[in-house]
Amino acid sequence: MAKEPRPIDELTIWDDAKAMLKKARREGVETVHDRLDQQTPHCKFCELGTTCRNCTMGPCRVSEKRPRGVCGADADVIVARNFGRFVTGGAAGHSDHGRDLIEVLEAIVEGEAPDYKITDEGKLFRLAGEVGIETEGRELMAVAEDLMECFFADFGSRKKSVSLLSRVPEVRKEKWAKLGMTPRGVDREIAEMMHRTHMGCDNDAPNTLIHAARTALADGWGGSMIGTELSDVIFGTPTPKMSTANLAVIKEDKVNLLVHGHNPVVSEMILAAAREPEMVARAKELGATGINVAGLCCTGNELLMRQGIPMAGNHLMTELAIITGAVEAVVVDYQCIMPSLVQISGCYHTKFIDTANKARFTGAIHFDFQPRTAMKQAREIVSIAIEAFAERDAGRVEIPGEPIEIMTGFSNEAVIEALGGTLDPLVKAIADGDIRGAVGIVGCNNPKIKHDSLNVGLTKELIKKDILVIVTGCVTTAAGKAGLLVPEAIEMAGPGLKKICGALGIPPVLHYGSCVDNSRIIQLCAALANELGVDISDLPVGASSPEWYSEKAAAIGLYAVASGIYTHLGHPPNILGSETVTNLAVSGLEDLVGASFFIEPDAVKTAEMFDERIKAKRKGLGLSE
Ligand code: SF4
Ligand code: MSK
Repeated sequence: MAKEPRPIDELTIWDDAKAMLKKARREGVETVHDRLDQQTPHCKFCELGTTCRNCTMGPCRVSEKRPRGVCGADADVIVARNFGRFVTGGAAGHSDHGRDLIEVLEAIVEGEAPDYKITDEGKLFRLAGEVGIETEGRELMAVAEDLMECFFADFGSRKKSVSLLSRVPEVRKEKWAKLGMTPRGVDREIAEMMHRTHMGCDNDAPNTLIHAARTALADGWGGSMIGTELSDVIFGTPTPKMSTANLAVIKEDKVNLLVHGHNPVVSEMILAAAREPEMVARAKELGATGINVAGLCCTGNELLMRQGIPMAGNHLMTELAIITGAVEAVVVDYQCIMPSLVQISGCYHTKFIDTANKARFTGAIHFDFQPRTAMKQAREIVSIAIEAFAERDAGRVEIPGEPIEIMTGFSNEAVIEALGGTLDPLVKAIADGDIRGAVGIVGCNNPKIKHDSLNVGLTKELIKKDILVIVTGCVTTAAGKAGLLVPEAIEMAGPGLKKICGALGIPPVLHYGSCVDNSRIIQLCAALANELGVDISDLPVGASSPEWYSEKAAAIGLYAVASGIYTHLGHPPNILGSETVTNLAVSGLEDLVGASFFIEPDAVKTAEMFDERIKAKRKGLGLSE
């Protein structure tokens, strides 16, 4: 017998989402929540991480009754191998994204990307200086070429460490070196994890986990950081600006084009094309008042940070955005794009357009997007969206609510500029206890958790305790919709944050960008630690991914912990089948790297745990609690 669908009020905290879930049920459109119900209960072995498919002597499922796989691997080995590969999938995703930015820089240097340019020349020179490239008296393109070569080499096997480790405090680097955790090359660590987890290789769980941490560090301080930094160089370093969020940013009288995925290389061109007068004129000919480019997930974050485009929604809003019936096109690059979007687009007039050969969707309109032909292709894509406006069924359009104001664009450069050019005022605010500490809340939605309940709940609890919150990824839209990303949100904060953020005219929750931009947060932590002459693990800081789902979120969590940052997860990864692995994650890592994970599904308890940690770290620095 088919299960009753769960009540809509249990699925999400948002009115715009509830309205669209009702519409979906009315119109017979299946969503992620329906499919979760179909998939529940999940396989217990898979949930515990105790199933192995690494060779054809198996697959094996180990338990108390049958404690070893055919080859003899026990639960510890199997869980560690599975988690190692899981993290590696995430590191590969971020880092391949980073590589794509290096390839665009290469095309610019070679004159093969006429529609792209180096927008932030100052940042390019600063970066080059940081990785030891001579900049004095040299031409921009010569330095860019050297930087491109240096970053490509960070992916290979000929370096002892990735170049942006220049930012990491010496004491932390020494710790990594002692543990064999220093990330050498991004692709090398990823390949080595696949090797180690082949049958008959690394059969010592802690040893596998050390390499998982090294792979995650190669992502955080390598692939992701390169992705962030080169996106700034090419498209401009973000500065504070206002925008809006929620489904009401979709406009009934406009051609609505949603950009989704992670990489700004395609979407920046789409936005530029959509702003061309000929495109707008054609949209008007068809009866629209203009073209509205809005964001989903992290491609949305990238364009929000730099160009101020509105955010239609986060991960669990992507299906619902199409269900408004007012979206002419969804243009995707890669990562976190549910394949269901193709089917849902097919229920409306929406054109689903994919743009990357490495992320194709059966049933989509495909563009093999290339730097050389970027603007021409972007115009073709925008034209498809415009022409689709004529096919819209006005009777099926429903756009709920009103957009909410948000402030965005807090790169480290922008923050330091707002502070008068140095980190000193931030250090003083921390020392005085006005800002007691900081927590980065990052990551996704997961239909197993009431949509955005923990993302918003934890953010509110922390700012009450004068703990500054930095958000990236899908937490951004959650915080924005809850009214936390505007200066007026200081009314929800404790007295210290209210004083400092009030004086600066900034929100107590700062939007720091997309998933790869978590590298901005670890860079800030490293800069603070260097300023104070301590290790990152000595700082009163933490990280959290309350509603995470993806391999990438696991990689982010592990590079945060390995960098010395106490990290919360709202639910555990699939590791509970091994006591050794679980204990290492939630306590053993503390002895090795000075930080660990903690798992807690309750927002209030999580905030209390961060509070305790921050008190202890403040005490350690000789500061008042
Ligand atoms: Fe089974 Fe070992 Fe093969 Fe895994 S590697 S499937 S545990 S025999
Ligand atoms: S998009 S990884 S759902 S944050 Fe970066 Fe959102 Fe998580 Fe994807």
